[in-house]
Amino acid sequence: MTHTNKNMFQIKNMTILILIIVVAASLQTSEAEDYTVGGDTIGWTSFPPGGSSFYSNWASNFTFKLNDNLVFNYESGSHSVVILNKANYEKCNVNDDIQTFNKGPTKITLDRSGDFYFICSLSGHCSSGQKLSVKVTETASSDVPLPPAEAPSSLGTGAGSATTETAATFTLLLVTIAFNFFSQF
Ligand SMILES: [Cu+2]
Repeated sequence: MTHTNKNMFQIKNMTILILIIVVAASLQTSEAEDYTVGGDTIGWTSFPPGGSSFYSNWASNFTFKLNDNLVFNYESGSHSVVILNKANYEKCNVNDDIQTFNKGPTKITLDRSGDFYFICSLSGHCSSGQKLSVKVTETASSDVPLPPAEAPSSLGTGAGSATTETAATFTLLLVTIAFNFFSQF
């Protein structure tokens, strides 16, 4: 084999390697997403900047899918997460809650399609803007065939879920196998 042919062979191998990495990376995007409510800096808090429009503005940046997770970051005792219906959400009425969580952070799996309503039950917090509603589309993240436009936004994602870690480990494994395979040439 001439020197030139050997170089061509290496380029071909490199192309296959890159292809494997791309496929492995696309496997990660098909996992359920974790969304940190309000982003990493603000989190779940009373008196968010912009008042009651803050959390709806935040939510409008994302398309929430079945089995995605909302992560409410707050200190236990400082806030709570109350799931309630639309009417009570609009009135900030916590007396008819569906479910209440008091220990931060609270992770909620969006396990059905449709609207979810969340507020904080501490006095005055909901009326000062600590309320969030999200609409969940019926399609689970894993059913979507390779969504290229859905790059994770620094606004909301980032809390590493177990599923993301599994995918990352799997990617690392694939890349390691690929490197070991091609280093034989
Ligand atoms: Cu609160």
